[in-house]
Amino acid sequence: MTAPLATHLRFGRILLTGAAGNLGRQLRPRLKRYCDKLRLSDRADLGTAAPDEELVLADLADQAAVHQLLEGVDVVVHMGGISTEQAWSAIRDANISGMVHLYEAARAHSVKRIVFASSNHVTGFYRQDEVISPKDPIRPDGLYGLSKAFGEGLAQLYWDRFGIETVSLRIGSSFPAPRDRRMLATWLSYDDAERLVMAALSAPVVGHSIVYGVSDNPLTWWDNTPAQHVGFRPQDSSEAFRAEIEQRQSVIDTSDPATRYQGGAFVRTGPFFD
Ligand code: NAI
Ligand code: 15L
Repeated sequence: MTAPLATHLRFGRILLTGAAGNLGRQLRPRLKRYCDKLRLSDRADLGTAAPDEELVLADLADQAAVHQLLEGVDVVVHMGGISTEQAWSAIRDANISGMVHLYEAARAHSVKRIVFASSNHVTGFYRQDEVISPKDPIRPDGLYGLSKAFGEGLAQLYWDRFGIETVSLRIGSSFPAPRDRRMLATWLSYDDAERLVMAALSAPVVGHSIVYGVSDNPLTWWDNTPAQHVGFRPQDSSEAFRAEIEQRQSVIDTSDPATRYQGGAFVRTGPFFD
């Protein structure tokens, strides 16, 4: 990562939530190249502010804190929240109440666009022999996936009622490299994650659009044709990792639901009611 991947783009103040997380830490230096001020927020430690960075510790469950967080913000990249199948109370606080707080604050402060980190687990109960698009009905594979579906629904409501645009990114598996056979299909490289976020921030008209966040992998379950107007062009591929992964995972247990469904192990994790 050196030069910006989309050199023509410039924003005033971008808010990045979840900035202490896996993707947040990747996006922090990258988004900085596209804006005058980068406001970074999380409930976890954010380290020290670099020039033109603003650090705000805030829990998404805290309505007043989130209201304050959005003051003076032009666009939001919302990565914050519970990112795996966990206790319902944690999912509810961050991904349900937190989303409502974020969108209400965006409305109060006239924020025009939000890029929302949704998840492939909104449709995790489609089989691995099906190719689906953002137009297909949701099939969440757990409370986590369902909470992301709520987020997408909320984004649609705030577009229809209040004209706040959102691109919901159904991110596959964004890590340094694919870890297993499933991720040969779901992997999103960090450079492609940057391309995806910048396309979502800058596409001229999006309303509420949904796009799968996935690299240009030869094996794919997701057809992004209905989201072509977002202009996301992935440039990386899981192919370079295939031989090593197939050698390591030479036996496939097709009786395991994790190998039959797109959501992988999420389809047999939880739900955890507390
Ligand atoms: P992560 O778990 O590493 O980061 C999430 C961040 O949100 C953490 O720093 C955490 O402290 C913060 N957070 C959680 N609850 C909070 C609360 N109540 N208030 C304030 N902050 C809170 O997840 P990662 O991998 O960085 O993912 C970022 C986003 O993208 C998440 O929303 C996740 O659901 C979504 N996503 C990520 C995928 C991936 O492959 N990395 C795949 C699909 C979706
Ligand atoms: C997700 O939604 C999670 O946030 C991430 O940690 C991965 O597990 C990813 O999905 C995946 O499906 O691989």
